[in-house]
Amino acid sequence: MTVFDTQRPHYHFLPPGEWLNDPNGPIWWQRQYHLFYQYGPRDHWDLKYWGHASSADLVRWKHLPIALAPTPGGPDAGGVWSGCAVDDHGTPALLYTGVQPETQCLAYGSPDLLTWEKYPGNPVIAAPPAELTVTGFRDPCVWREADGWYMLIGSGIKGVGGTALLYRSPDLRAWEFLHPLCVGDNAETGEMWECPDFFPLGDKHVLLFSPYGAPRYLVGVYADHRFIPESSGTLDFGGYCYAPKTFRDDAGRRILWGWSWEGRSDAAQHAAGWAGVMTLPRVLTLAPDGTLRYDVAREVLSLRGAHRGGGRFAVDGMHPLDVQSDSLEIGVTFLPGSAARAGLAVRRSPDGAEETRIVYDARTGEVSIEREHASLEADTHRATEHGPLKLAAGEALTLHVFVDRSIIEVFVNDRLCLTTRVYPTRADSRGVALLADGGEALVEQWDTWEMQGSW
Ligand code: DQQ
Repeated sequence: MTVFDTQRPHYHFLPPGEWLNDPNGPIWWQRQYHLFYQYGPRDHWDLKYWGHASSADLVRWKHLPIALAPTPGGPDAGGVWSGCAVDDHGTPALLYTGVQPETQCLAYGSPDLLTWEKYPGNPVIAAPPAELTVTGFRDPCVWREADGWYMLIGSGIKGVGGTALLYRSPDLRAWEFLHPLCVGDNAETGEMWECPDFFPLGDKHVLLFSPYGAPRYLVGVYADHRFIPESSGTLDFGGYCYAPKTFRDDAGRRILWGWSWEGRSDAAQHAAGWAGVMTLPRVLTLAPDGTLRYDVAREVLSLRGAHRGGGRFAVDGMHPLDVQSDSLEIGVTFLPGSAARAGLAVRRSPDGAEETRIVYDARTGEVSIEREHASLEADTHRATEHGPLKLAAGEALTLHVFVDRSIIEVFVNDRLCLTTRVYPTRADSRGVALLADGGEALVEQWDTWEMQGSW
C-alpha cells in the first residue's frame, strides 16, 4: 500500500506504508546501496520484520520484498529485531536478534539479496554470558579482522551501566564471548545500550549506541580487542533520531542512517497509515579534537530544484523571505553580530500562528528548535529541544536545514545535528523567515532550494 498524507516526507527514505523503526544492515553490494529496516507491516505494527530497499544513488529508492519475517515456532517467532549485514567471502549474511527471549540469529542471502534462508542452527548465540546480569541482549554489529569475525551485542550490566559485549567467531556460526568492549556509567549513559555500531574513522575507532535517549558516540583507541574512549558526544540533539547505524561505501565514506519517530498521537499515525522515517544519509568525519563532524551526503543535493538567495543585510525582528514551500533545503550564514538570538522560522503561516523556529542564542550558547506554535493541532509534540554550540571568536553561524513536510533536519556549523518533527495544519504554513532579536543580526548569505521528491 502506498499512502498519501500531506505530512508524509517525500525526499526522505520510508517504506511504502505502515511502520518503520531502526535502520538495519546498510550495505554497499554489487554497485547498489541496500538498506534494511525494522518494519511493522501487520499486527498493529508491533511484530517486527526486516523491510528492504535498494538504490543506485542513496536518494532514489526501489522497494524490495520483505527480507526477513518471523518464523512461527522459531527463535524469532516474536520478532526479527535489529542487526547488520556482512559479506562472508562473497555470500551475503544478516545477523539479527530473534525474540523472545533475545537470541542472535543468522541468515544467508542470494547474490541479489532478494532471497534469505535462515541458518537451521539458529540461534547462533542462545543466551547472554551466564556470569553477567544483563539488562538486554540484542542488535548485533559484526565485522571481520585478520583472525576472524567479531560481534558486539547491545547490553548493560544491571546496576552498573550500558555496555556492548564482544564475541569472536571463525565462521559466523560458533561464537565465543570475550568481554564487554567497554562499560558506561549508569548515571551518565543509562543501564542499557541499544544498537551498538563500531567502526574505524580516521586514526580512531568510534562506538555509537542508543541508551533509550539521545544517541551517543565514543571516540577512542581500539587495541588488543579493548576500546579506550577518549572523547564522547551526542549524535543528534533534536529528540527524533534514534538507533543510528552506519556503513562504509565504496568511496570509503562512513554514512549514517537514523530512525526518526513520530511526534503525533498513535491514533493520528494509524489514521495516516504510516509511521517513522529515516534521517537523510549523513557523512561522518572526525575533527582533530576527537569530536564528530556531519555533512549530508552530497547525493541529496541532486534533488535541488528552484533556487532563491540573497546577500548581505541586517535582520532585526522577523524578516519573511519570498519562499513558500514545505520541501526545502535552506542555508543561512550569520556573521558574528550584536543580536542575542538569530535564526529562522520554517513551516510558517503568514500570520505566524503556525511556525517552527530554529534559533541560536548567544547568551546561552545553545541552538533550539522551538515548536510551541508548530501546529494548531493540540495532540502533537511541542517541546523545545536544544543542543550546545560554542562559537569561536569571530566564527560565523551556519544553519543548514532540510524541511520535508513533517521532518526537519538541522546541521549547525557541521558539528551539531538536530532532527525534529512538526505537523502544521494550515495549507499556507509554508513560509520561511529570518529572525533576530535583542539586536541586529548580519546575514552574509541565504539560499533556498525547492527539493524534488525522490520516490
Ligand atoms: N528496536 C529494535 C531492537 C532495538 C530497538 C526492535 C531500538 O532490536 O534494540 O524493533 O530502537
